[in-house]
This record gives sequence, structure tokens and C-alpha cells, in this order.
Amino acid sequence: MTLVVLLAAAAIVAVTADTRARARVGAAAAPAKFSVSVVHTYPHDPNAYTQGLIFRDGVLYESTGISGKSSLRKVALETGEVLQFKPVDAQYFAEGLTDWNGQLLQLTWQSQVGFVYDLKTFALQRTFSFTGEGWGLTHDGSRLILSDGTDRLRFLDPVTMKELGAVSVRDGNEPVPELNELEYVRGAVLANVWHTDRIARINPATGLVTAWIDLHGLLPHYQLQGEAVLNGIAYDAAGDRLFVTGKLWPKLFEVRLVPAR
Ligand SMILES: [Ca+2]
Repeated sequence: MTLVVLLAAAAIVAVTADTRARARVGAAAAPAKFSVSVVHTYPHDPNAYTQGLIFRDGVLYESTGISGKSSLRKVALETGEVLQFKPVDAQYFAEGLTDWNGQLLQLTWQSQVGFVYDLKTFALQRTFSFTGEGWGLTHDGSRLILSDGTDRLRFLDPVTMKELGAVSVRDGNEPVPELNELEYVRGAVLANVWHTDRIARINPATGLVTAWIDLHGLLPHYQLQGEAVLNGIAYDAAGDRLFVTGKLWPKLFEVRLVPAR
């Protein structure tokens, strides 16, 4: 009798373990869902058409777009004050921004040209060329990661700008196009999706969306009106702080992810 009970109990444990294993496989395929809570609200230049945003050494660096208005900026987080400003030649529409080895790298939208600046002086050091459109830019410590308005993330050598590979970003089997501003955060790529209030968290090795972050209502009076859409993600690795803003938004937010109910 005791043996029968033990065997039955063992079978139940085995079945439960098998069910859990299957559930884990299923969970890996379905993106997690997060909303956010606002930790701090900061001012942001409502004339800044944000196309690239990073946080380094206590300050924000920002790339703004629109031909004739494009710029590179160093911005104080707490006040939104523009501490340093370099206009981009009027023929260019500036896009994504990242830093690399004491330099700032800035994309242009359709000119297939990028700029390399000295991070401290903003002096233009060189230009580089790339194919296709330039939207978002970040890096993973060894490669640049570029979005171009499609569902692709391309990986580039940060020195030679040679293309090293690419992934198609998918939510399950569905491609996720119009990936915009990017930020590499703890092994994942965060990407704004153009004209939406969602950020995709992407596994750069597979292209799979591992989570959706819903920022709906963060700035209700501006959100999704014209082109004043969510765009701009920066990460303070030392302080583990995540910042988001949008094109022409008067505010920039430090947010914390909260599992969606
Ligand atoms: Ca960014």
C-alpha cells in the first residue's frame, strides 16, 4: 500500500514537473508585459525633436532631427538646460546617437552619412557611410546596433563601420517593423516602435521580443499627436536608472518597470 502511494506521488511530481517545463517553454515565447511607474519627472526642451538619447557621466547627450534644425546636445538631467550645442548642417536630418571610446556617433536619416564627434568638445572628427536609412543607434560594448525603420537590427563594427550581421525582430512569428530609438540595457536592446507608446525589449542574439513595456498615458496631452511621439531611451548603468522622453515632449521621465496586471 505504501509503495502504491509513493509511486502515485512520484507520478504526480513527474507530471507536475513536466507541466512546469512546458509552461517555461511557453513563457519564453510569449513576451512579458510591463507598465512603468514614474520615479522622477524632469524638464525637456519642447523644441527638441528627439532622435537619439544617451546618459553618460551624469549628463544626457541628445541628437535632434528635422533638416535645418538638427543638433547634437549635452543636456543637464535635472534642469533640462542645454549645456553644449552643435548644429548639424542643414542638409542633414539627424537621427540616432551613441557613444564609443570617447566619441559620439550620430546617424542621419536618409543621407547614408554618420558623424563622429569628440565627446568633450563636439569637434567633428570624421564622417562614415552606411547603407539604408539611419534611425536608432546603440552599442553592446563591442558592436554598434542600428535600426533603420524596418524590423531589422544591424550590427556594425564601431571602428570600421563594417556590417557584421543582422537580426529580424519578431514578436513570436510576427515581424516588428519601424524600430526607432534604441538603448542597450543589461544584455537586451530596448527599442521605441515608431508612432506607438510601447517599447520592445529584444534579445539581440535571436531578435525575439522578450517583453513589451507599455508607456501609455505617460504624457497624455502630447502622446500620439502628430509626430510628438515617444522616442528616446537612455540608461544610467551606474545608477540603474532608465530615462524616456519623446519628440517635442516638455518632460523627460525616470521610470521603473512594473509587471503589468
Ligand atoms: Ca538611446
